[in-house]
Amino acid sequence: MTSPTLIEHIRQTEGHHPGATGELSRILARLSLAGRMIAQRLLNAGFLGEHGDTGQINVQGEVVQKLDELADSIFVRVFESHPGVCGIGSEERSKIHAYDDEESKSGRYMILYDPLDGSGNIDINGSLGTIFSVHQRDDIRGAVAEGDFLQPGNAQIAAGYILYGPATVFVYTAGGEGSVYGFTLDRSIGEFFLTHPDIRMPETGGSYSVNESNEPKWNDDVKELVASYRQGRAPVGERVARYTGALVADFHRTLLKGGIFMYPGLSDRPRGKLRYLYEAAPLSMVAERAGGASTDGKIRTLDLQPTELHERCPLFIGSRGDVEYATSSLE
Ligand code: P6P
Repeated sequence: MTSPTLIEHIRQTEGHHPGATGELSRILARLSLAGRMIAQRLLNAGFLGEHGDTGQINVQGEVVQKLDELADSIFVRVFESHPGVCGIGSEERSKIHAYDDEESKSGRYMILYDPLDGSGNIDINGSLGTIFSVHQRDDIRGAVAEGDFLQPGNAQIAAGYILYGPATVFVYTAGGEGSVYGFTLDRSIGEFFLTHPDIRMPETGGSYSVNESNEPKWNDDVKELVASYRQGRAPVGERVARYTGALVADFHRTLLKGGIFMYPGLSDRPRGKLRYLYEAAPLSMVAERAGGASTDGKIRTLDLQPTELHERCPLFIGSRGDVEYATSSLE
């Protein structure tokens, strides 16, 4: 018997999630549609002249790649006139996007996403990803506002990512009694099939993953922490060094093989580079549901309270033992 498709799986596990109304299932199905559309664009971008940048600088101060913009527009379209979704927040947009059609305006759900994470890897055919976070708002009267999006990660309804590598993989968790589920895209028929029915993060083996060229900008505690990994002194067993420059790829390896991914604060950027609402928080929900952990070096990532849409936070995420060791080294 073939494994269930993503849609079949979502329907089968609907009852496992608190407040499951079927709306979340429809949102997850839409997210997988966006993933398939982005995967297809990535496949053909080289032939269609869609590599390279747009010449624009986004709200993050980063050069916008053509595919960043294309991936973002796919998300906006996929959730247009979707009755349950009142608005979206994107890494590529300075403000939230509130849908103004009658059905959407009273929607309860909000989607936060990084449409194409690691876009520096586009032109070198490296791995890339999309990260998504699903929140609900309590008050559904009137148009959604930015303040509705500023929720701690522990309030997420669902979270996950799509990894565009040799294969396209869709990973999500919806909390409750559910686990972390992984699906692999069969491009020949455009279906995601369940390939990882219950992802658990290993405590042994795996990697430590950090951009060591930032060492001059770390404080002494971070320098010593990373040195303990590099020199095999970390009390967590052997970890090899791996770093792809794409958070989703580095996180997916950590999720499946164990270890730790670190993006510490820097002297010129004390809260680091990664964004809370659509990078750190969703991946931290996945990590914890798989038995792992995540902090900002002091506080559990999911307990952080954001005060702005593009807020950044340091990230130490991975196997529970590694994150506890890292966090205790930094307190
Ligand atoms: P650095 C990609 O730009 C990204 O946001 C993440 O995907 C990745 O983990 C990180 O930045 C890489 O940053 O400073 O190591 O190049």
